[in-house]
Amino acid sequence: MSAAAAWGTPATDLRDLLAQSTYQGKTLFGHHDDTAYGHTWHEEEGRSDILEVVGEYPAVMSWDLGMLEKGSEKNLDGVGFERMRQEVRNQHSRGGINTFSWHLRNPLTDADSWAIDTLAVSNLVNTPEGIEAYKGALDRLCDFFLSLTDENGNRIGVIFRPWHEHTGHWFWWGKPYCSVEDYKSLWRMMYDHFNERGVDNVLWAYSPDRCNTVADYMERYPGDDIIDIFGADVYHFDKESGTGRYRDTSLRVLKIARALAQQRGKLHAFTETGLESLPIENWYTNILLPIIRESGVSYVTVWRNAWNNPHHFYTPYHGHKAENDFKEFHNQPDIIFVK
Ligand code: BMA
Repeated sequence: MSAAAAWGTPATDLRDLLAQSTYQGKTLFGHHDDTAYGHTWHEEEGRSDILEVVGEYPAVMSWDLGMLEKGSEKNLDGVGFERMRQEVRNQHSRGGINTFSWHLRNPLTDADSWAIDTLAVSNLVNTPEGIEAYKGALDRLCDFFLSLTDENGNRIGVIFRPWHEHTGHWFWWGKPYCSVEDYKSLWRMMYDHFNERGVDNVLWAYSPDRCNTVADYMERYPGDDIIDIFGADVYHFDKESGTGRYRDTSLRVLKIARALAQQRGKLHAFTETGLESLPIENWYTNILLPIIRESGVSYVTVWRNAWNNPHHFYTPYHGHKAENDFKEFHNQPDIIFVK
């Protein structure tokens, strides 16, 4: 259920917690797959590259549900869903937050998220076979969200940001490949299905990538009754030469998100970002921190530290040259880790 109109659910409790910390000028820091694996390790209980650098876990843990729609035991990056469920519970018991993305395979064609197909969305939301396949996938998502409970069996409130980066061209639900109406149907069908199944622990985040104007940002907005969090996914590319562009593009979209959140009584967040391999040693304090402060986001999430690709990481690990800068970032009073 959308948190916007309701109260007294795990989702609204999470919304209130985020709203309170935003009001206090704080930003929660998050990392994708933080405890599942890190730069040189995989599935070691309790480990986290962040913990090893700053002595505590991030406040937000990000996970991906891709492959859950297939009934697979592991997601597309090899993280087991049973393990994920346990990690969500661990993070919740630390007082932290969990957020989910969904790099799904097309429930009708089985093509992966990056397989461009101009009929994919239309077939999924408009044909009987597509609708049946989509609802099957949604049932698996609902089962998973409903199964996220604490030790006492109470459901844990989490953030879900499906159909992300849809203003880009790299996923089959991207703007060039489907109509506004069909994209919105993806959301509406999902939201209705979750409500029918009684899922009351999901806060919904909308996370386009770069957008220049409010009109760009809102073109495919599913509706105020669904969305709780105005997000944005923007990455830093091209090392030093990309710094100015990263600042400008991220601040442009985050300020749009902030204005909308303020007008509509919702939250805003930097839902996905990062600089791969951290070639800029003071990236966290010198580049990300000013963006966070200028945009006042409730949380920021950086992408994963892959164990099987030495260049694919977004936070320093113990021994990396950006370690001290990250410690300084961690020491800022307005940047919140899990403690
Ligand atoms: C991308 C990369 C891929 C990964 C995908 C889904 O940004 O990290 O390696 O499979 O996200 O998590």
